Amino acid sequence: MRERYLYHVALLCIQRAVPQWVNRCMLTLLGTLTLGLTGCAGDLSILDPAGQAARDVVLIWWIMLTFATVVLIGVVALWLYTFKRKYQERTPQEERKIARCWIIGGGILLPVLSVTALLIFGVPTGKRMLPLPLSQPPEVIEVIGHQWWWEVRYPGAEGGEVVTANQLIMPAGEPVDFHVTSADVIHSFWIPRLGGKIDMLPGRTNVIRLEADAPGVFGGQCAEFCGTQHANMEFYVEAVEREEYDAWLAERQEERLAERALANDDFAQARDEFASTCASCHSVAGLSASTIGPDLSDIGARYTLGAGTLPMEEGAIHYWLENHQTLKPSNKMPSHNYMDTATLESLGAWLETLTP
Ligand code: HEC
Ligand SMILES: [Cu+2]
Repeated sequence: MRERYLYHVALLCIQRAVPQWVNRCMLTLLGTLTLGLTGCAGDLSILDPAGQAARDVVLIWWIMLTFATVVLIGVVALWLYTFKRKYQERTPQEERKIARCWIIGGGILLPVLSVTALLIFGVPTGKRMLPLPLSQPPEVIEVIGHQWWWEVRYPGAEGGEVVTANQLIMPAGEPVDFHVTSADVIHSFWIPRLGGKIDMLPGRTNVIRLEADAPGVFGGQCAEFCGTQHANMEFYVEAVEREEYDAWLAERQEERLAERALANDDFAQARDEFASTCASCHSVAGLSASTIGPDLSDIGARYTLGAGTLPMEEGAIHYWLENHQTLKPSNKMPSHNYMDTATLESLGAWLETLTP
């Protein structure tokens, strides 16, 4: 309490002592700096690359930032100079000559040179992310954007395709081709620490090649406004060693997951409830097949619910079932609040057991 009081007095003193415009400038500067610095770290930071494609992108970013800063300083210096400059008498011809210099230099030469330089850096960077032929075909992972979640398919898994949602496991230290498309509107697939983004267009498959240097955990985010819950359309990326990747896929073979889903007799009623109420939209291996909503066959092993809306922990699924329209308003799962708490609780408890 007292600290707060002192803090306010101190703030008032500063406000009185310093002219208001200085105060405003300082606050703006501080605010911008803080905002800017928060972008430098974290699992979504392009400034902290974890793969060659992302390193190329960030190099261009630094070059552009430096160049833009130089241009800004130049323009401001010229602008200040116009205040200082003494008035000079000039003939109209001289005036025209100076104007022409500026138009040709600043209006034609500078942009042409800048764009050429950008192309020289940009083309090889873009090329790295193209799916050009390799001596050994790379791993393929399919990602399908939905409002507002991610369907992830591993067509190359030994023993049959593996399907999950909102999380992506990839082998580290080798190129991976992401084949992306959309089930509804345009989304954009982006793992900032691994490289550039790519649009997910309905009816078309785009491919982007990314590689993680080493095992690690990265964030992914939809990068194209796709409706009200666009911001809550995140995914979680984990790069692991090849053997771990293969083991992860093997664990998710359909028969294995189905066995797990049907095993526990305590949840027979929850399973029936699921079959009649949820199966029209959700797949659970051995029970149902639908891609209207995320595949729930390994939901117990996810890190988040609702594409990053809620951290996964004990009781989280039940919490989601009761509150998802408040947590992620107007998401495409209808409210099931007409069902009684006990039923939703047992559905949540059963889904939590669905781990490989
Ligand atoms: C009309 C289709 C539909 C029905 C019916 C439906 N859901 Fe969903 N469900 C969805 C969609 C779409 C999402 C994705 C929402 C989002 O994140 O934007 C979702 C998300 C979920 C999630 C979070 C999944 C994840 O990966 O984060 C769970 C858990 C879930 N639903 C369980 C259920 C249960 C249990 C039922 C039955 C009581 C049910 N759903 C009924 C469409 C449906
Ligand atoms: Cu989006």
